[in-house]
Amino acid sequence: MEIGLVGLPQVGKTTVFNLLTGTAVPTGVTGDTRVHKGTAPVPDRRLDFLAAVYLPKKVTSARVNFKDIPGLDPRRGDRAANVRFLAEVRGADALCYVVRAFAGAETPAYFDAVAPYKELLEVRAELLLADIMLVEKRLEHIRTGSKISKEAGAEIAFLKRCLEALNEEQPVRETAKTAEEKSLFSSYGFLTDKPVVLAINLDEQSLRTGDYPQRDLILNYASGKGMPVVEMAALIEAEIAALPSEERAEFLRDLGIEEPGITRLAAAAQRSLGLITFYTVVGDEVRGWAIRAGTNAKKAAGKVHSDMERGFIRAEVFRCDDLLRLGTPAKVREAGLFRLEGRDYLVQEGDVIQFRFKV
Ligand SMILES: Nc1nc2c(ncn2[C@@H]2O[C@H](COP(=O)(O)OP(=O)(O)O)[C@@H](O)[C@H]2O)c(=O)[nH]1
Ligand SMILES: [Mg+2]
Repeated sequence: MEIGLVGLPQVGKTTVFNLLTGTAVPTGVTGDTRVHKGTAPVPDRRLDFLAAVYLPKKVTSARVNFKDIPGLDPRRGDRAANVRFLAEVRGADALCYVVRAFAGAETPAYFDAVAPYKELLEVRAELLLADIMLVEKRLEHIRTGSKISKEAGAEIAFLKRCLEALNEEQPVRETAKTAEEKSLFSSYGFLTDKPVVLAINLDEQSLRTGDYPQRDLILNYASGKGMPVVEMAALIEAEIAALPSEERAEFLRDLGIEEPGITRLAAAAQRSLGLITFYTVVGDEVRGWAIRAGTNAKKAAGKVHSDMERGFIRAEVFRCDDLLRLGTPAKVREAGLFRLEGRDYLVQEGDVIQFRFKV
């Protein structure tokens, strides 16, 4: 499961990527057309709390995979590069659109002025166009095929409906009604159908005032589409992250940042992938694990160790939030909130699990 950072060139994608993954890929105009991959810890209050209760030697966060895709540039002459970057977008399970709301003449804006809403529409248009071309190619492929079967007729009709939805910017997923259509639909891999988180990259001033050009336009658009929004100041957060840890809190406080944008972004990204976190306390390690919502206990055990899945006997489960409420594991047990669950139990967000298994 992977989330792709997508946006126009020079909007701060790589800056965000470095912050998330703790890497140092060069930023600015580098001419680098590689895709960079990395993982980010999912910051997590429950994990901090478990660490405070169990005092383990080691605390390990769940992690989310990210990739930094070079900027989509509709003005670029090099179509092949754009096609390659779009293929990377297609390979991602969810997208994080990054748009620029920071001023600064040292980095010329894509449009002449700072225009995050216009940028967002430009990126969407690029992805829509790619989806429309995908449908047209598929139609062409069927039409020029040697024989037209009955199924092909049904697919043509369905593709035409997809095309209509795309042209009207309607949610294309909703055109798939029957089981056959749904299965066709998922095989197409539409770019505009992926879950999206919107990161708006601010400068220090807009961070302080909470205002920036096109703010209402972009926030209204995002809320209309159900897109979670994270406003953050990537460069400032990167500068703060480079400071000695004692000084960080003070700088964040001074800027009025309660929770760093990067923390909110990692959490929103994890949700957009449909992932949840459960925890294990084993030996001297407390650890968070990201799994798909709807995963059963046996499969979840396999995430920790393949032996645990193979030799799965049962899961001993309690909710971290019950521990939070009651204070100690003994009290959770007294309250009858320790449960024994079988292999088919669907693991819930915030479960603390001990797997019993036999090898
Ligand atoms: N002033 C300011 N500059 C930024 C911010 N984020 C990124 N930049 C700068 O903008 C340039 C492009 O950033 P980069 O992360 O490489 O953008 P990308 O092309 O989208 O990957 C670099 O010079 C960054 O230092 C920000 O929040 N404020
Ligand atoms: Mg970059």
